[in-house]
Amino acid sequence: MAFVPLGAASACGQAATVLTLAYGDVFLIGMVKPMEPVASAVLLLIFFGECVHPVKYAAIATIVTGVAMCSADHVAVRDVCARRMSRLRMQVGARISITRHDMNEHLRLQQYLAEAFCLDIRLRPFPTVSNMPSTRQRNTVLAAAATVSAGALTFVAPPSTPSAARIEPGVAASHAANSQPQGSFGAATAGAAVLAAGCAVRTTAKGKGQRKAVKVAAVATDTEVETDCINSIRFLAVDAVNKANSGHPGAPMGQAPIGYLLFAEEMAYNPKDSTWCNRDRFVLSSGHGCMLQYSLLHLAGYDSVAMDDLKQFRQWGSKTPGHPENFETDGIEVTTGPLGMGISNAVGLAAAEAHLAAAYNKPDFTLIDHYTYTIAGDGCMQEGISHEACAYAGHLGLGKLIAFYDDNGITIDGHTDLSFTEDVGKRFEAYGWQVLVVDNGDKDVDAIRKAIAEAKACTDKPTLIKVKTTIGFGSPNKADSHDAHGAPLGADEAEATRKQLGWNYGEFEVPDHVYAAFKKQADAGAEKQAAWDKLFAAYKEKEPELAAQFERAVLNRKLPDNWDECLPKLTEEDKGKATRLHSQDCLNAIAPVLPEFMGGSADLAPSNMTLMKCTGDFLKDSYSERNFRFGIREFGMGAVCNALSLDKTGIIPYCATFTIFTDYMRSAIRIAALSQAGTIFVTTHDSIAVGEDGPTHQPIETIPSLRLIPDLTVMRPADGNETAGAYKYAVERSKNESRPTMMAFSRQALPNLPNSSIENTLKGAYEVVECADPELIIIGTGSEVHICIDAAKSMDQKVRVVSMPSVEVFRAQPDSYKEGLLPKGVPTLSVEAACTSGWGEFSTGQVGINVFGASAPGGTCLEKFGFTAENVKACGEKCLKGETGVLSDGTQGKH
Ligand SMILES: Cc1ncc(C[n+]2csc(CCOP(=O)(O)OP(=O)(O)O)c2C)c(N)n1
Ligand SMILES: [Mg+2]
Repeated sequence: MAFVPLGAASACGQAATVLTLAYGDVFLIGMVKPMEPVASAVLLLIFFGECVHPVKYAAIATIVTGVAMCSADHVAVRDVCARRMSRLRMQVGARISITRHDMNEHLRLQQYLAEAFCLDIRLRPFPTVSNMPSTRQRNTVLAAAATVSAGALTFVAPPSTPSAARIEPGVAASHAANSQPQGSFGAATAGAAVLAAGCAVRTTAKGKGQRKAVKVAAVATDTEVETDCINSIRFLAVDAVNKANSGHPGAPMGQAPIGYLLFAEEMAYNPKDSTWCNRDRFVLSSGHGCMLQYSLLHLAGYDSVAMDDLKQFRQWGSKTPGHPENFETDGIEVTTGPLGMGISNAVGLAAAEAHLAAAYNKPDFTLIDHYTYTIAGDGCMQEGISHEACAYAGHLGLGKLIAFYDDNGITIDGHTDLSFTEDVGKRFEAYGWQVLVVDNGDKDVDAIRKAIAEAKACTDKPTLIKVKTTIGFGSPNKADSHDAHGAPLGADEAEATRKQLGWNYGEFEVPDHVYAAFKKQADAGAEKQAAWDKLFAAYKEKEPELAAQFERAVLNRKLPDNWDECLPKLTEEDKGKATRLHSQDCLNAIAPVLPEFMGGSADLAPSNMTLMKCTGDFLKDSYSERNFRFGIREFGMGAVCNALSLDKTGIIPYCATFTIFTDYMRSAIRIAALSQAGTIFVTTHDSIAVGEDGPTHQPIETIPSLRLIPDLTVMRPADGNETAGAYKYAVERSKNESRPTMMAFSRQALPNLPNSSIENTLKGAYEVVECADPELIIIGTGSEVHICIDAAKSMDQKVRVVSMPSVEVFRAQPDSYKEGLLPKGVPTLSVEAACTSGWGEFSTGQVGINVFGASAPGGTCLEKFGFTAENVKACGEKCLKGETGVLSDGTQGKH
């Protein structure tokens, strides 16, 4: 160990001591005497850089940034520093731990530093890595560096043992926060901005993909306006949550710089037309922090969020509900709140962009070319759905997807150390993403700006920008703690936060220049849309056919006239087959007619029969194709498909799996219904007739439980015509109403029924065996209808057999029709190879299965559990005798 702080007094010495105690064998620094804060920053940042060996550049760059940042507020000091540095020729001999030995890099860095700050820094690389500090240690040092570089001379005294020598990042960060008003780190000087842009973003070598020239958005706003914009966002969140006495202020306070950059500098959007097809998309995946989004929409000029709406946050009937709802608030793309769902939706939005661009763009006519941005927090990163969807996005190489990870280290329970210590960056690198790191997302706006430019420059990979932020940034007593997560700051703390951030405006007060800054961007968006309109007019001339298709499918979101004529129609004489095969016929009939029809299966295409033969696979190099290969990622698949619909570009998405595994994507199905996404959920193997795979694969409660979801239509067709009817219903409901349909198809062959038709299917239930004055009615669904017909035939009484492919559709029929089909007072037996729950609405007696199935051939399972004409007949006779309730529940099959 060699530690010689030459001439450095207070801060430098303290900082070096901390490092020495924390890590033992540190390094030798030769340091000039004056300017302790600057020196300390340099010293600490060198160490930080040393720890993060793959990013040597960034380390040195950070030094420069550190100096620049320290100097920014103190012009006089900076000048003195510069003069003295140039005179004294600071000598720094740092032990750089690197694995890859590249002297050229070092020489370049030396030169860079020498030129930038008149420094002469000699870096002597050592070939071995020893005692590489852990991530936590590095974070600690980084936080300490932030503290010192912010000029906070009060250093937390470290304990004397290395293991305990931990400065809570939050403590250090809040020192940093306390010590300096927001803004001092911004684009204070052109030099600092350039340096920060060039340096404060760290990219890992592996994350580099195909690149185009990096352009940093022009720094049009001056630092004060920028700071005021960011603080406006923060305080609108603070004030709205305080007023509602409910909500989540912490996330918006930390994410405000990201939000500002997106809505005031980066995104193309038009508040007057939120459905413009080439708008940039934004998804707040950490939906609990929705005051960020509402503040941004308000500042950007969306009529949907006036100041009064912000004051009505979370109140009955307001446009600012507790989590973002696309169907409630214009400008919100997708509904978020269930963590991990939003970032997965963002993958779907980016996939939609990739497809439409590939399908419609022509040389000189770039109709579709936009980015999808999302902000996701620790919770989103932990949820399994984000793993599924983000792995898929990496596989697809969706280069226009830019995700910010709000890395604040806090969730509801407390610090993420409690449960979440994986390296998220490495995870995303492994997925095939570019990963960038912004070390100080609270203040270093330029670094975020630069990261966005880097993200855009990488065209063949999605980018994750891991932004270290402080939850509740600016709050003296709640920042960096779970206290800021989900409770109002309260009046006193809001006041204290105002003081700390130097915010002299009152509650819900936004200075005019802030509105002006956002308006500039919104106006630019409107101009872009106007330019787009002109482009499309020219495109119509040049590409009339494609333009007509684009106009119909994408802009007007209308189905072609008589599109449904493509659907197959069958007679009773046609050979029966499994409804999953009829489904395949329908899909392949629709696919050539509707270019907006796209989707796929979670690795069950050969079982679900969901491949479209007229198109290829939607893959990295073939975005114009339409067969999605989702992999075994049901939940991610559901969220991606919901977003394909919510993109509002007319796409009709479908996704497929076994009926039983809808459980894995249930939350996506529910959100489809809630958020009005027109996803078509195709499922096959819909009952115990699955057979040999056994009870793990045999849905029992699945279909009845999906019927409980409001606004979801469940269809269980019984034959070819009913399958075609189900598709007609599902496609029209998706395209015209943007609502979801779930379909359940059989694995086993079924006969075509008398009287089945598309028209009858669209009534939800109809007489499949007619009977004018029935003594008994038997209702069947799907694969059980033909069993009911056989049972009825074997009975002496007058029996009407009703096929009910959709409970929901039948419920929506006029009362006269419903009463005519199922007259009150007539004994009615329902038969479905599923739980009997719910059937009391339509039947007096029920045949079903309220136990788990069994591993055996499908026919055997049906027979043992009571789905035979004989058992149905026997139960019908009980019904006729006045017996009610569950007459056959499958227990007879249990051995
Ligand atoms: C799927 C899901 N599970 C649980 C929750 C409840 N919840 C809301 S916010 C939150 C913690 C989120 O932590 P983070 O994303 O880090 O947000 P921050 O605390 O940083 O604001 C939890 C568990 C949820 N909204 N969604
Ligand atoms: Mg968090």
